[in-house]
Amino acid sequence: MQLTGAQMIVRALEAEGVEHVFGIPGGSVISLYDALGDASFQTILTRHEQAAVHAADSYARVRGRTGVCIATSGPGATNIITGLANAHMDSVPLVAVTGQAATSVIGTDGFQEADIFGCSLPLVKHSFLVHSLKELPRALKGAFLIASTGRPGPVLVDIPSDIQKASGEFEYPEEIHFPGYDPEGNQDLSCLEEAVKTLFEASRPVIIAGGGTIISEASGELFTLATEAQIPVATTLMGKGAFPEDHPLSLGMLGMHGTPWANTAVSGADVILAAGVRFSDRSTGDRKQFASGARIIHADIDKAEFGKNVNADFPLLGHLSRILPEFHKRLSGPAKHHEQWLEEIGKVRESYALYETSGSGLNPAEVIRGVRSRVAPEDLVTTEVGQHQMWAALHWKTTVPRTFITSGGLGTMGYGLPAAIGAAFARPGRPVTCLSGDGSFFMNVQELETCVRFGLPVRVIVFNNGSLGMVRQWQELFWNKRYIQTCEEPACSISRVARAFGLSTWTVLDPSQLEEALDGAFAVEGPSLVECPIATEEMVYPMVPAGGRLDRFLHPSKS
Ligand SMILES: Cc1ncc(C[n+]2csc(CCOP(=O)(O)OP(=O)(O)O)c2C)c(N)n1
Repeated sequence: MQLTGAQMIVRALEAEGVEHVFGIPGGSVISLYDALGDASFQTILTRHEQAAVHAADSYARVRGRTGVCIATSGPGATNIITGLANAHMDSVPLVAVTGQAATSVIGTDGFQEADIFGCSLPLVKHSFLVHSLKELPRALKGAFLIASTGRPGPVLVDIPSDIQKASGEFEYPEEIHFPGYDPEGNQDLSCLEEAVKTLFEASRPVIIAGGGTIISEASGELFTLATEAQIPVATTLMGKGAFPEDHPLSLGMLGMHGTPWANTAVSGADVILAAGVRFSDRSTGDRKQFASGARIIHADIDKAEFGKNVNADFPLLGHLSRILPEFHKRLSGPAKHHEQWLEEIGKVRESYALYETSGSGLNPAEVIRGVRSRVAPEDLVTTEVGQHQMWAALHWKTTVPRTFITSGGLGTMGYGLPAAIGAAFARPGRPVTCLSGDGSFFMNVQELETCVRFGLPVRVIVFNNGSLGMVRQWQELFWNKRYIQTCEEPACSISRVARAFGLSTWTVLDPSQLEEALDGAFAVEGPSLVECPIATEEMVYPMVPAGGRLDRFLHPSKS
């Protein structure tokens, strides 16, 4: 069948079962956009390419399948770089299709020519620059394969405009192999028996569940193992939702802003089963002192993670959905109950009331609980980055995997609103909450227009503390209270800006108005915004100073 390159791209996306793509057209993808006019899937115009890539990323996290975005060459392509890095850090399957200057122009500093292939290389799982029409189907098939298998990640396919216009015979490969890429054969369980014995003989075991548990769809297996073997579970930020946070065995999040009981338990454990975690500095604090008394069983799909940050005594390579049942299967007879250990952790819980507020004005934790009570457990929440993100991590009880969507590794302000758009397309008809700060709000504010244009039920809750709060917090604690460039109140009203875009808005002038405002915002069909003034001085606690020991956290009510 004779097709143009542009038509081939559309056919390939259809063959991959794509239902939504996010992007912005331009000169070097104009033929692709022409072909998209006849596609069986929906193309969503965002107002900035960064939003397109974040929306596709969030869509992928929610749906558990590859998200797709499109950008034109030059500035369109460079605008997606942050999104590629964001998806890479959080292992999100994503295919980014970019237009490129025509092959005859490449290397001449042609109009809108930028070497996105070169720029992207350190920030993606893989990149293709398509040199000929013949290579195109294979590159696209390869992109979807590489993005979604093994440890998922973003793949860029850069396609010169003349290749999109050229015609040729189209045959989409059923299968594709790349020498040296064998994600399914990527398994080594040679330490399994020893690891199982070590875990089940432990007196003070802890499971740390990371994002890999969710990606591997292993939350059910994790639940069975933890509950039957009575092992408490801490999660990383990316692991939120891997284990229900309302379960008595849940310790919540560990790390820099982890709960006192998660950090104390991990620090005092004798055995840790780390499932799909990469031991980021935000989770471990001082790596040398991290869980120094524990032997570590590290289960992961990526062998590069073993020993990268924390020594793995028992590395288990493979899909967690296959590894975790191997533990559970070997739990013969009644589990060793860890009453004493659980009691010890329980005492830590009792001795701390999780810090919420300084008491001046609206309590951020209360705002979060107010929103939480208005949505179902399986409804989606996205966050921006800053104090409000950590308040959400601590106080938004997550019980269902793939519902807490946040920028973990890169910490990208401007992620949350586009992510809410991606989430709304991933789950049509369901409300999506976007928890934002006043600083982050302005990073991709133009996407309020996208929300309005599509009538998306996105509820933006802005924690307006008139500051870049998280940076201000560091300045308060570690930089002698020199608040340089962090306490610049927005010069315009956030609610009025949102109203100008067409959102229904509420401003909570007094804590007593919170409930009414949330009721109103959740009752409207399209997008809405609630502006919640928060005292600039509010802090996020607990806090382990960067590089500190996990069990040495700052917490005002420490007894
Ligand atoms: C794109 C980007 N730029 C800068 C930062 C550094 N940074 C981290 S948190 C933060 C402040 C966030 O302010 P806001 O959105 O108001 O949230 P708050 O901390 O006040 O809750 C900044 C500037 C970042 N994470 N991302």
